[in-house]
Amino acid sequence: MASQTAPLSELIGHHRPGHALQQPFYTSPEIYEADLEAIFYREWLYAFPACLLDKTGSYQRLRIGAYDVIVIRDGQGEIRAFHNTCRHRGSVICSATKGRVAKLTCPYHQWTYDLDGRLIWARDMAADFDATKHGLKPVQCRDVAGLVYICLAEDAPDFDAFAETVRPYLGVHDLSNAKVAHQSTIIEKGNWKLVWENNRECYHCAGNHPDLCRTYPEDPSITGVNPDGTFPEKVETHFNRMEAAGAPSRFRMAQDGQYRVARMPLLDGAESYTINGKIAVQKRLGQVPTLDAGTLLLFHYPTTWNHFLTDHSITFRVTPIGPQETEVQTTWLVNKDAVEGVDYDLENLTRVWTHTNDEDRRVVEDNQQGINSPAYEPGPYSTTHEDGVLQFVNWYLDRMRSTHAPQTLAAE
Ligand code: 3BY
Ligand code: FES
Ligand code: FE
Repeated sequence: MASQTAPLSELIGHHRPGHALQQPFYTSPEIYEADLEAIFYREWLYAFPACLLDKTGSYQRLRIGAYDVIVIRDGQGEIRAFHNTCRHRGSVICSATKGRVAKLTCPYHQWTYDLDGRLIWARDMAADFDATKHGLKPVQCRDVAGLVYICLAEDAPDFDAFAETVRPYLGVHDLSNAKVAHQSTIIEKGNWKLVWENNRECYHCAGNHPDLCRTYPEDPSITGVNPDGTFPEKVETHFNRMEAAGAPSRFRMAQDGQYRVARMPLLDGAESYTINGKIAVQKRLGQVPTLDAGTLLLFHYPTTWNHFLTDHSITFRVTPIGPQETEVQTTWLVNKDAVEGVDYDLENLTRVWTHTNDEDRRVVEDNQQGINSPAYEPGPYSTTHEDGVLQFVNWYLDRMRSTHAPQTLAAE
């Protein structure tokens, strides 16, 4: 197929180390498709907190590129995922984005599936019709300490190393006893990689995030990935103090750079992301030993970054919608017994990240618009503040290289 952009392998070959990506990586429909194929259709993807499916038959629908997926809690309490396409003539089964059902009934001819995906009813089919061969197609699905991930690939990459690494860190946050206090879904008119690049640095924080900067440190060792493996004494002291108190905290990163976890201090002993720095929820979620434990930071490319705090937790999900459009869904989790208006004020709980998300949306959209100019030329990353961005871009390029070696593109 003729392509308006240079072949991906060529563009990767011309990437200038330490610099932003060339324009087509942020604009080209072909590279957007290649990103979906090489990354989103292959990797484990964060879906949402397991507590969102609080009852048997509760489901959420997810759309990732061309795929449409139902994630549902079955009769045994397990979370399962299925492709949202009927085994009769292919209609979607769930047309709503979320809901609760006793069975999965297709709206077209009412073929009916049990919550485990088995076809249990299909009217007037031939005598030799085999219902057991027409169950819903499963999607791989895992729950790690209350966070649901799915993988669209039949041959999914290993998930265990990630699960085993992060489970101890998440334990003290007790997400199995959480409920959703608030969820926001925004669309950012920017390529998904710009959303990530922006997230992976705090070089932009002082100039854009007045509320967040009351509690979140600009210090690059907090947001970044510390390529030399060292941390300022203050951060080391924090790790030691928190680990001694029973909260796993030390920085750990996957060998291939796909995920990182670390419990980082907030500014001047701040407790949570509020305007006055005090906890937002009196009935706390989890058993974090002290109020100044900071934030447990977790990212997992390509879909999620998270802040697990001493009183509540916030998860973020990144979903590409188009070459220049990305959905960011934010979920605020609190103790399931916390009562709004008694234990927390919703505006106080959500203000800082509602503002921060909107500020990030604006900088991502401005970034995209500037990149769209023919005059755009990739500039150098700050070696002090943008090692996290560099790390993300290198992870991305490695993934694309592994699926777009020059010989596989020769026929295009
Ligand atoms: O959400 C985050 O983890 C990053 C850190 C700095 C910028 N952004 C707030
Ligand atoms: Fe689903 Fe016919 S397409 S029952
Ligand atoms: Fe930001």
